[in-house]
Order: sequence, then C-alpha cells, then structure tokens
Amino acid sequence: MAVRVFIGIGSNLDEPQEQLRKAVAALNDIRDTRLRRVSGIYVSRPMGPADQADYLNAVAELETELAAHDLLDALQAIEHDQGRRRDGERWHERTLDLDILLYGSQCINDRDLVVPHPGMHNRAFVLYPLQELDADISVPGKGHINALIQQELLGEVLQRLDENLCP
Ligand code: A4P
Ligand code: MG
Repeated sequence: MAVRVFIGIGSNLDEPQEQLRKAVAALNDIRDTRLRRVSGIYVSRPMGPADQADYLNAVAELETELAAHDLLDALQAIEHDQGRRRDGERWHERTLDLDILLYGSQCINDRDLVVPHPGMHNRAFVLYPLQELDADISVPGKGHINALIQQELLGEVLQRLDENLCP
C-alpha cells in the first residue's frame, strides 16, 4: 500500500538552486514512487558551523510503495550522484541533503533511521515548507504544525523564493 512521505531537501554548495532542481527530478524517478508536490524554496542561515554559505531548503511530498529503509537507500544514492561527501565535521556544508521527515504516521527508531526526523519540529526551514504542502499535518509525538511553528525554539527563514521545482 502506498505511503505518503515528506522529504526535506537542503543544499548550500555548488549552485544550490540547481542541486534542488536536480534532486526533485531524481525523486520523481525513484522506483515505485510518485512525486506529488514540492514547496517553494526557503533561504536560511546555516544551523551549525557559521563559516558556510546560507542554505536553500524545500520539502517534497511523495507517495511510495518502498519500505522506509529502501527509500533511505534511494535517497543516499541521489545524494551520492550529486557529489555529496561525508568526510567533514557534523553539519558541514553540502551539495545535497535528503532527509525522510515523515513516513506516513509511522515512528521508526533504529541504527540507520529515525522518523519523524529528530530535528524537524524546531527547524523553521523544514516547518514552513511542510506547512505549505499540508497546513493541517501533525508530527507524531510532537504535535500540530501550527503549534510547532509558534514555538519559541523555532529558528527563522530569511526569504522564500517563489520557484517552481516540479520537473
Ligand atoms: N538517518 C537517521 N534518520 C534519518 C532520516 N530520517 N533521514 C541517518 C535521513 N537520514 C537519516 O546523515 C547521517 C545518517 O543519518 C545517515 O547515514 C542515515 O542513516 P547524513 O546525511 O550523512 O549526515 P548529516 O545530514 O550531516 O547529519 P544530521 O545530523 O542528519 O544533520 P541534519 O539533521 O540533516 O542537518 N542549516 C540550514 N539552514 N538548513 C539545513 O538544511 N542541514 C543540516 C544538517 C545542518 N544545518 C542546516 C541544514
Ligand atoms: Mg541528513
């Protein structure tokens, strides 16, 4: 049975807007998966080390027949194709980061995969684009999107670019 999934997309290296565009096209090509919608692009300051460029982030909604770990493998293959390196410090700059934010309403917690994504509920650059796609969504264990967006912990986004990333 198809599961509704939300993917967080981030880039701050090597023409980030082009990285996002390529990533969305690649998401659309994952086997047994359909791309439903993509948010606008949000610009934010880096969370983590400050000596890196601002990030562009977006969220994509997919419908997939894949098990969550198979979807994670597919996402990591796309990151790899787009030149992602995993040799730096934590939260270093990157050409592409694809995170499984939500996989239906399931909670997953094992060595390779934690869903809902553990940081998503207090990241403005995730919650605003997610709200664009579903204004009534709840994050399992965390609450309704509106309540999360009103939290004091929430960072800020600098700008929303009205770009259409759909292939
Ligand atoms: N993993 C566990 N759960 C998941 C999940 N739900 N989705 C594991 C994807 N992967 C998941 O990821 C490390 C491991 O997490 C994977 O092997 C997978 O098995 P990674 O992509 O190699 O490392 P990372 O992304 O550097 O680490 P981390 O801690 O996941 O970072 P985040 O949370 O992805 O944050 N600032 C702005 N403004 N915008 C951003 O998008 N992103 C980050 C990275 C930092 N600062 C940012 C942004
Ligand atoms: Mg990641």
